[in-house]
Amino acid sequence: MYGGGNTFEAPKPEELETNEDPQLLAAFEARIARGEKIEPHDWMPALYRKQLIRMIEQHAHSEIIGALPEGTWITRAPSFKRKMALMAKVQDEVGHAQLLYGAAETLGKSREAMLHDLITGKSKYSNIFNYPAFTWADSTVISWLVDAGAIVNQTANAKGSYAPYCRALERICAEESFHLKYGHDAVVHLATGTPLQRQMVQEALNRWWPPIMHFFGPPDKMSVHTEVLVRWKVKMATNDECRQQFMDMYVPKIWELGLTLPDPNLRKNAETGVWEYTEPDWEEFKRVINGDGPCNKERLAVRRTAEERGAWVRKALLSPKMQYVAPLA
Ligand code: FAQ
Repeated sequence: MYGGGNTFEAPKPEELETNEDPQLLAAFEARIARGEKIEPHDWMPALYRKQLIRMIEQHAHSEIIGALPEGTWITRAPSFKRKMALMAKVQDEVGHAQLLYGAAETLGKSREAMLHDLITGKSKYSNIFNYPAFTWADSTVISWLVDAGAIVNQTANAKGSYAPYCRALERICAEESFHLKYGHDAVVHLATGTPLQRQMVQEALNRWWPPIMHFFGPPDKMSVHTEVLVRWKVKMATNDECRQQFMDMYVPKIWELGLTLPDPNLRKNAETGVWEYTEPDWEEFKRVINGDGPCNKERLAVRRTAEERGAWVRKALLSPKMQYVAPLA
């Protein structure tokens, strides 16, 4: 069973308060309240460290696994221009994982341990990358709307409290905004193309909408970690706030293209300004994040193979003999 044993289990209150020196905890919380950034060498509660490792590590895993559904379309992209752009995007996503693993390492967990926990199924990664990209249109919907969702979440959290994570997120968001433009252009191309192209992108939207709604995490009332993460300014917006912001920014753009979304109840309440929608199937979400989605086994198998095939490269690079190799001119 993937996902470890801590799914939807609230952090124990005693972990939060009683194990920590009250004076140090108060000073730490005062720093957070003043909007100061925490650096790796600063004192921090054990739970803050643990939560950050969990969240940044899952985020890093999501980036390398996230390269896979779109990656399968590089060789089948419909033009040379699209192939070049998609290849650069996928490469960027893997680079984001590098930045994030580096940020998580500052908290004391080694990269080897994180990758081990990914490939053994102990650690989670985003639900969304456990679905197949059947057609080229699926890859364009990922590039536009999954990147859009990632930007909503990550531009908020880039203003958070843990400095190394914020620095990584700032760089990541700059690149993600190029991905979003590329994805939007590719979706517009299909939506304004032949009837078959329109049909293809509509079908992809229908497939991806429920996992995109899941992407922002469970509703706030079901979320386990939001309270403490918001309190310590790791999460700068709740799951529901991010979901609402995403719908506010992108549902009108989807409708403008004459495309529809597979939810008859989706509407913005004119009085409250809040988007109303049918709750996506949260039981499916739990199954997918715990290893039982359409592609979980395939995704982890690819990562396991990459680890095995790359072992000799890591061994060679770490070999003492490497120090005698002259640098390339
Ligand atoms: N998928 O208490 P909460 C990208 C888990 S990057 C899987 O609400 P939290 C770029 C959660 O871990 C995408 N699991 O959790 C790209 C917890 O389980 P645990 C990733 C999920 O942490 C684009 C349990 O449910 N982004 O897309 C998900 O407060 C295109 C309870 O949930 C980030 O990682 C989910 N969607 O809020 C790449 C951003 N949601 O650990 C390629 C940073 C929840 O107790 C192509 N992370 N769970 O076993 C976050 O902002 C937060 O961690 C949330 C979840 C919002 C994801």
